[in-house]
Amino acid sequence: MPTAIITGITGQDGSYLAELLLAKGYTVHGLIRRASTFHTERIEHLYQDPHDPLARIVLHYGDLSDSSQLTNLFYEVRPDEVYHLGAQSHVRVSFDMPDYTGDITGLGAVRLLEAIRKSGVGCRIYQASSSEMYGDAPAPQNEQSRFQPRSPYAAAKLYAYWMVRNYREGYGLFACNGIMFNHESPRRGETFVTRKITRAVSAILAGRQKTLFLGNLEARRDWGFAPEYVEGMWLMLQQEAPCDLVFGTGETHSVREFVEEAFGYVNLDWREYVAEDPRYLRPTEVPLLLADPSEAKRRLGWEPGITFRDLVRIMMDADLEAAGLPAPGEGKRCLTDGRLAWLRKP
Ligand code: NAP
Ligand code: F7E
Repeated sequence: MPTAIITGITGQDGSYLAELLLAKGYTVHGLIRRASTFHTERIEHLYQDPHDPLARIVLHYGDLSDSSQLTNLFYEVRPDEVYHLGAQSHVRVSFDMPDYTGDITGLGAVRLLEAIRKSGVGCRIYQASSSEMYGDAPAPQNEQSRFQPRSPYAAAKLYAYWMVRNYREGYGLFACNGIMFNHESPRRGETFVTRKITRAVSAILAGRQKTLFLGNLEARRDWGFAPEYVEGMWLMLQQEAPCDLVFGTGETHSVREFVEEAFGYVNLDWREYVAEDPRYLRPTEVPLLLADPSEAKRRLGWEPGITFRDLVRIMMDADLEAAGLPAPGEGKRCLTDGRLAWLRKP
């Protein structure tokens, strides 16, 4: 059965992809960073005792800043496929840490490409490229759209994107860019806007938070459901020839609409709880992302099924449960200020 390496296995996408590959019979090797505390929560349910000779998930310490370890990993594992998902992936943070973001998100990909080339392992590689690379290019964005990056994160991803193409053309590597638009889930990092909102609504209902501070409510994103996107990553590496493809839903919604849908789900008026805070604004914003994913559908048969409304509800249900609250329809909650928030069935 095939062997895969996943960088970023502890992240949202890495955890779903590991599940998918294990279910397909792969042996999965994940790169994890050393930390002083455990941070493998998203893959805990997949853990297998390394003493078990039949274990099909193996974790290796390493870092995208450390080329020698990456090269050793390729010599040791000799994978069939590599999914490069590791990155400093937060756009707002990239303005505070442009140098670090360039190193890990940009050069990290090059270190990996070089490790593949130097080790002589004939594997296929998927690069997690991003819709952020389009910046303020006119919507809808597809494989032909111009890249106009508007953050250090986007510029670093664009560098990695071109290096993937360069290694494909120069060295004949089976290297693909999946240009993915935003995809979310209950495992989304807590500081990305969708998860920040669904956690806050649950915390407000539980009486642990009063106000949700947000930045730009008018920005529009094409939000999909992460487990469907990792399927697209796998499909890309099963093609006959490598290429670059756009993945998204073809629908766009504003942050304000996400807020309305999440608060509305538990029958709260968001205007009473949301306040704007300039600290969450970005020096340069990406105002509108909207995918044209028709090429991925044509080439791979890939098509997302979860709608915007479903996505908000999946995330809300998970965060309500995590906060120890009933799902809508199961009862009503009393807010700490004495008012009742009626929870209703979807
Ligand atoms: P995520 O949850 O932030 O996960 C990022 C992963 O990268 C984590 O496992 C993290 O490890 C790891 N990482 C960070 N710095 C590292 C370093 N120096 N060395 C090794 N590993 C490092 O991101 P995600 O949402 O799953 O996204 C996966 C990839 O797709 C990222 O490259 C992201 O930029 C890209 N992308 C995401 C989206 C989206 O909407 N989710 C859309 C387009 C592209 P720790 O757990 O140790 O922090
Ligand atoms: O912001 C606005 C913010 O941080 C979405 C990453 O996975 O997707 C992600 O990047 C929008 C932006 O995601 C807050 O200004 C308002 O317009 O959830 P986000 P992102 O920047 O789109 C792309 C495709 C990636 O590749 C990235 O890795 O929401 N916004 N108020 C806010 N955003 C945050 N984080 N926090 C706020 O309070």
